[in-house]
Amino acid sequence: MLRRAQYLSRDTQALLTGRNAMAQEFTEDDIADEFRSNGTAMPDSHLYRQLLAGGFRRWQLGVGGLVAAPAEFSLADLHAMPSRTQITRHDCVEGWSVIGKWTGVPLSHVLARVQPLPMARYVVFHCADPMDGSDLQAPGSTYYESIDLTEARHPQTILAYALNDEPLPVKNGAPLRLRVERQLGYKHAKYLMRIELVERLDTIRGGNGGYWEDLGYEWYAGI
Ligand SMILES: Nc1nc2c(c(=O)[nH]1)N[C@H]1C(S)=C(S)[C@@H](COP(=O)(O)O)O[C@H]1N2
Ligand SMILES: [Mo]
Repeated sequence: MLRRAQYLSRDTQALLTGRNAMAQEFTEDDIADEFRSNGTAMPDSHLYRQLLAGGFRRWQLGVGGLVAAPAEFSLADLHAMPSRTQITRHDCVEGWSVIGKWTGVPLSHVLARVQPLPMARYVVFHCADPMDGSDLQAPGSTYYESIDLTEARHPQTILAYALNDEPLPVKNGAPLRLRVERQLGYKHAKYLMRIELVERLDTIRGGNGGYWEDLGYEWYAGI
């Protein structure tokens, strides 16, 4: 029983100080004039260009995998859900930072709609932009990322459709991108097309949980 109590306090502490901690939020005065773009600025994809030309009215976010109720969400569906706005600092591993104001749907609300099954442990984000440039990527492979369910349900983890009170620009991931504020820039998947709940990551793509992770970056990119 003592041993159990020990584990309980360790886990409780981790919960209070670590996994639930909030990323710092800033004020309107801190917002940068320009939120620079990094990585893909315009997906090299016929489908994406078509969706963009149609004002993303035909774009839908598919959410499936280990869920009881797979669903598709249009931009209008996402706008109709509860929203969160946060002014945060984006830190890229390349050594630059920029502060921006993001508005979107907390991922927790989307997950509540699709009802993850008990064995689901990770949320995988599939993007529109092909990354054929790297040797490790099969032709047609797109950018992808993943986080665990604790990170996915954190209040600052949102699917953002607006930047600085404007619709998300193409260079920053239109029409929808992930914001996962306690982690580095490469975790913040842009150009979201599909979300998949899985039990393990080693059977997905290169097996390391993300495009950059498959090239050697850390999966947990805590700031
Ligand atoms: N789909 C996709 N998401 C992506 C990237 C990318 O190339 N493609 N680059 C990542 C990196 S390294 C960073 S720093 C941020 C850059 O976001 P920004 O273009 O809004 O600055 O997006 C991340 N998400
Ligand atoms: Mo980055």
